[in-house]
Amino acid sequence: MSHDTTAPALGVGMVGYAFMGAAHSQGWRTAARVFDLPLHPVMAAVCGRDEDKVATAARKLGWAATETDWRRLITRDDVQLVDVCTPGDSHAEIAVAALEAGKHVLCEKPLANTVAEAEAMADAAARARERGQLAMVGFNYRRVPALAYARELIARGRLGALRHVRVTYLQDWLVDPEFPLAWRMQREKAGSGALGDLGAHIVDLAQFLTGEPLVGVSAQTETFVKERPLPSAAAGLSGAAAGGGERGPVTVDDAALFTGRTSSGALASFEVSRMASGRKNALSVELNGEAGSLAFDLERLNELEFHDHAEPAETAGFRRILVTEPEHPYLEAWWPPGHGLGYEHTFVHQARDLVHAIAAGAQPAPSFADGLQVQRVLAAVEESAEKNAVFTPVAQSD
Ligand code: SOE
Repeated sequence: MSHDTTAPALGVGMVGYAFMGAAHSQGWRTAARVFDLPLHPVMAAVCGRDEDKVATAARKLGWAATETDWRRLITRDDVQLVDVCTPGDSHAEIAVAALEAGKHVLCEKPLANTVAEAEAMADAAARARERGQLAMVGFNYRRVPALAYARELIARGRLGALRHVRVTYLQDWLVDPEFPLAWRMQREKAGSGALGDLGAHIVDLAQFLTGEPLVGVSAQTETFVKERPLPSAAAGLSGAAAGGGERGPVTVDDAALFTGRTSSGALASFEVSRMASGRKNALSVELNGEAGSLAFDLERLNELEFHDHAEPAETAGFRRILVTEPEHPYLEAWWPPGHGLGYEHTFVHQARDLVHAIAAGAQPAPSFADGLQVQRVLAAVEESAEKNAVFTPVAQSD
């Protein structure tokens, strides 16, 4: 495995160092040790408000320096790329300022908490593009080799005209009603609940895999647990000890269910929940086309199921492709066939792809415009759920 430190440096400055910050750090630390990169990512500085905590994070995650104010981070001369890993309420402010300060930007998903913020970010990215700076959203699941390969098969026409897109993303970390009211359950911090957190991923994936935008959605959302204990300290995904017995309102959805259509007319269905007991990080996708079908399950992420409908009926059926061959996306640089990859590798691939795009001066995908499109779908889902056009089955009277 290569580690070409003679390539020109690309200084990275990251804001936030919790779950996503740790995952992105893994990407920045590893990308140049696995892939031959035209630029060498240097983990210049990490930023967080608490001086001691950010210093501990920097040591643990491998950052050379720390800042406690993101405004200072984005003006550092040794930072050319700002990686935004904060909760959604600060994405727009930091990303736009970083672009205006002349930096490239990687921003965690969902791009923003509102369509208006996402529009401002996409506008700032378009202006920055003219100055040669690039912006990308961190929809990391596009970089699961099996899903990148699925995209290739679909683009090559192996599924033919698409009829169905079926995607679910289920977790269960909110089943316990005593789980504290972390930032992910507060609208002003997170924008929405399972919808923005998990739904953003699967809307992006559906659009990425099919290559088509979603047009028209119809939705229902639910908040099953309306109040939760207030956390005693800022709670991460794993929560923090609740203090004092006080409770506060949950202001986002716990689950969302929606249907839609792709621009070519395929029917699409989506379900997201953080209340699906027993499901930890279960993202599953099935696409059915007139020439074949594909199925994927993130809990078995090295596999892709493929059905070729042209095969004789007596032997046709879903068969498992182990996506670990050097011919598969990203796999040429990793382990021998059969030695699978995991969740963290998607962040390595994300760093790799962004570095290549920056070196080539090419727009990386997904762009802020792609992130905005996802945000518009999420807003349409919320609007549909609010208007609640639900019809009750009525018994016919004799
Ligand atoms: C929490 O639900 C979460 O960490 C998401 O925020 C991530 O985007 C997803 O990859 C895993 O689950």
